Amino acid sequence: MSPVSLIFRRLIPYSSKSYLKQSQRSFWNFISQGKNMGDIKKTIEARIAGKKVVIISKSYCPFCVKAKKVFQDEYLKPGLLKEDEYDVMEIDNDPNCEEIQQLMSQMTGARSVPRVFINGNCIGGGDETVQLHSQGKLKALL
Ligand SMILES: N[C@@H](CCC(=O)N[C@@H](CS)C(=O)NCC(=O)O)C(=O)O
Repeated sequence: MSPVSLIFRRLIPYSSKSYLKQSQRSFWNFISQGKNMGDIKKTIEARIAGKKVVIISKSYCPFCVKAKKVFQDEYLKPGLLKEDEYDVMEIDNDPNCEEIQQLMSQMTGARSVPRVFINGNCIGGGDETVQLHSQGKLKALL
């Protein structure tokens, strides 16, 4: 066998689809440290489905602060939204923070925080929350 065909024979397994799939999987496992994305997804989806308003937030994020302020001042305080209908998930210290943000990217098209959900639908982030409220369109979504 010629040296050139020997080199090609050696390379074939590495270019096969299954090899690529396997390396993608190990890369993903490496990135997610073997975490089960399916379980994380189920938990987050259940949490989003469980309350009228759910905010995926980071405690230090100014956009999260302004989104939470809208709900606190304009809906919770005047009683337009009940405390038990409102859920804020502060993910900055969550061990699954990165996975949750990846999930948000898949589910909503953006991985940034906040991600604000009303009745299971993402209305956007902090800017959109403020805008919808100032346009008088947020109340109708609740
Ligand atoms: N326009 C967005 C901006 C949100 C944003 O930039 N959030 C930052 C945190 S303050 C973020 O999530 N950055 C990306 C990241 O942390 O992965 C909004 O109003 O929600």
